[in-house]
Amino acid sequence: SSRASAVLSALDIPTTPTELPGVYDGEWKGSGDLLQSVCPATGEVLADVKSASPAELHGALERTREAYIYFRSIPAPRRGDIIRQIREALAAKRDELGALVSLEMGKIRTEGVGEVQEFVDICDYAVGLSRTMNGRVINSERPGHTILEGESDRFRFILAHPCCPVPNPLGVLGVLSAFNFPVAVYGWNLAISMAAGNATIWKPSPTTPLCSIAVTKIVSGVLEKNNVPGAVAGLVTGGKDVGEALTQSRDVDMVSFTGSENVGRIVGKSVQSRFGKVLLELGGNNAAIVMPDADLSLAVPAVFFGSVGTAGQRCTSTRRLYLHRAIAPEFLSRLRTLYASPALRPGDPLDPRTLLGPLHSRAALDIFDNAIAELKAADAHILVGAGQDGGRYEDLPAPLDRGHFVRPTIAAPRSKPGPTSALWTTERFAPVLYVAEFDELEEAIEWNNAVPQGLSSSLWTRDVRHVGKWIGPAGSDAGIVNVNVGTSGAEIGAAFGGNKSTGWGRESGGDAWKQYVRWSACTINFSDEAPLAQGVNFTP
Ligand code: UN1
Repeated sequence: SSRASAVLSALDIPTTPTELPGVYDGEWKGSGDLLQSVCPATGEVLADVKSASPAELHGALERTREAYIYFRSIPAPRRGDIIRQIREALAAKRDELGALVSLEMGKIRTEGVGEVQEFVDICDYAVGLSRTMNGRVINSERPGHTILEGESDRFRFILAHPCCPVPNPLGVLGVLSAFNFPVAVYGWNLAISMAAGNATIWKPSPTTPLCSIAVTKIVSGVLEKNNVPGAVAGLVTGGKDVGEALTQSRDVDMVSFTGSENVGRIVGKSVQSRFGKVLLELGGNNAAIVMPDADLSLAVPAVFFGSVGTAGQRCTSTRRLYLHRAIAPEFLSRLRTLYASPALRPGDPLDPRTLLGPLHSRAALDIFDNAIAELKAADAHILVGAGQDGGRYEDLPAPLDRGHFVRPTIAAPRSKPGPTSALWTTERFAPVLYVAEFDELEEAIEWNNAVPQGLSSSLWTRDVRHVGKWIGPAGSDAGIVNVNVGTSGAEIGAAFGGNKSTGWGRESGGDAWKQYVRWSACTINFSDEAPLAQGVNFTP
């Protein structure tokens, strides 16, 4: 359609022929199975992408290793300068790339652009890191000794090596990303990995190949201009087989995986069994807790965005809502008003007025349908959304009638939140919000923690005593613990990630970069003696 070709041609993605090479390792290629890119709002086939054959994957891994050998010796601030140029190139295409995210993933315009902004932001952060990543100098118990922890280049520095002290790179990073953030999550990984001096090979979700091609074109343009091997940021599109091969390859020193708990368990075991490094970002089953003293004019819109934004398809989406009994009726009536607002009609995600985009795929529809069926089987009270119509809109105009739109739903299950209730403990990647009422904060925190997942959580209160409990040892056990801030929409500055079955990984800001480098403890003896530690005497 002209709608799609306008978006694609703005990013130099040819619309004919429709079979696009989906592998980049310095050169574009692809002779594996075809991946189909489908617009989730209209069902239109956008392109067929030629994925990586086993031989091409093998070749790409070789190129990536070579690129690493080259890139690791470039001083980190110089790498930072290249990241800065990538930042500029992305910012110049912010709207165009944002539109492609909307077209191919299905998230609305402002969120598509926001994802590109997130990549831009993490590039800024990584440019700073490229000049600040450092280790520690530790006091030795032995005279004339010093211990350097961090990067053994400092060791060389002290021995008058001409190179600046920089963190030691880890090697090759494999990034396996999910459909819901087809640009930003790769950005988090790539920017930090480049600052660290690694080469990165990306296997995106098989359903968002065009976003990965567009990003790789922008990034590789910058690399080539700087005479840096393109395989510093390689791309291998493909399905399960490509993902498995990357995960199992000893040429991949670290695997950063975003996706489901089930696949994450397999990826984690597989990487661990060869003693590779693994970073997992898995399920989120995030709760918001609203206390009676909360400012509802802040809390209600935040829960609305958290549960309906991105059509409920963020890892950080608000899935559970625990309301204090005193404010529950008012909160729900205000939330229902927002759910019922005319602006929440399904629309083309490319249209800036649209607030409700489609689910991403048929598989995502099945997840929604199963969640609704399960709620109905458990005789839950459906407050808003899926009724007789099963949560589908029956009167959508063409071409949206072929899109995966569903009614955002609020349900109050009969079962009490707790570790044994599957309704409460399973993540469902769909716009379904589960509600329950509580009497005491302790009970709500117990419910918050009574799930396997531990990604994000949010408490709404004006009482500093509640805040203290919430962020303390008996508080939320999630990796993201917010106060008067929703569960989703984190900035890049803090480390992003979750505990428990979310996988314990940390990406983006904070200390996350420390996972992307190789740590060594170097003890250096400046003295003319060679004493043993702990006073051990080994003189014959
Ligand atoms: C994800 O859902 O996979 O905090 C990532 C957020 C975004 C990233 C979410 N910055 O919602």
